[in-house]
Amino acid sequence: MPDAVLRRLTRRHVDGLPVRDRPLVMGVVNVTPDSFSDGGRFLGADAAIAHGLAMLAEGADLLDIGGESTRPGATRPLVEEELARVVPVIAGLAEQGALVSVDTMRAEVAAAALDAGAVLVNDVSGGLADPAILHVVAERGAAYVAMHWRGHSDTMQQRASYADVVGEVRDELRLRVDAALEAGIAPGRLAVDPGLGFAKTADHNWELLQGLGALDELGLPVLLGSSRKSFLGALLAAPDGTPRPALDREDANVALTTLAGLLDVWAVRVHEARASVDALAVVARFGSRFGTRFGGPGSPGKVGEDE
Ligand code: PMM
Repeated sequence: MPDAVLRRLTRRHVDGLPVRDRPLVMGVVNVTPDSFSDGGRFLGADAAIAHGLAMLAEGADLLDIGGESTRPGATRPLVEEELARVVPVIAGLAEQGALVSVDTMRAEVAAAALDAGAVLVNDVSGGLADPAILHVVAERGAAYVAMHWRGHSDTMQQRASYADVVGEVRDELRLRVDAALEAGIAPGRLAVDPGLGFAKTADHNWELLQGLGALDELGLPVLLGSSRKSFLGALLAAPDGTPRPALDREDANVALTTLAGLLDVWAVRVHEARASVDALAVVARFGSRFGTRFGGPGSPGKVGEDE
């Protein structure tokens, strides 16, 4: 295996969030009628809260609540609609002690979510859709994930053109990180995400996974969201070319979670918590022998160091 594939990530913690002997598991709660993977299943606040609590019981570390589908071709909800979807769910989960992230590109939604108890803003646009979001996060001292993004869902697949996808994603993310720092977000509260499936073909996604170590040059923890995405559907297509349906891609995603664990990502964003939590427990136990994983000699980050 070439070195580039084995190159592991080193920055593993986000201040204010838990530190474990394995990457964190972020459970997805989409409160949308149209997400490609689970649209419409958890539209009511009570159902969404129950689903979130079930993922926590399975070992998820935090929950990512989203009210806007980013499926290719999706149209955007009104801001009022997005607020009405996510705020009651965030408030309900935070009240029960859950660590909550909000998946939004809008400053107004981020502010309301933080008011309702969210601790992390997961912005798939990395501050490009609504630059004011960076100031909201900075003022509140919240954590922030900047994902690689090139445009809204209606046009993003037309922007899937790269000469060097790994280098371009890294460099475009660096610009978003600079903007976040300039807005006043503390470096210790930042993470990045290559944005699998966002203005990327299946081949781009695989290249990014194979070259994930290049993101280490940004010096920030990496979040990875591969769960149920169409590149897995294409990989597992039937002999007649029919993609594997979204809900039947979990086993392949757990394999990716395992690889992500070996590469020392900070967190994985998944729709089903238990299998990924279990896979990462295996990775942590396997890695404990070698002493380079979390907490061992030579580890850049020891358990508890940032807390
Ligand atoms: N993918 C989706 C939504 N939000 N956030 C981050 N940080 N990374 C992702 O890869 C990501 C995301 C789309 O998937 P969904 O509609 O199933 O939630």
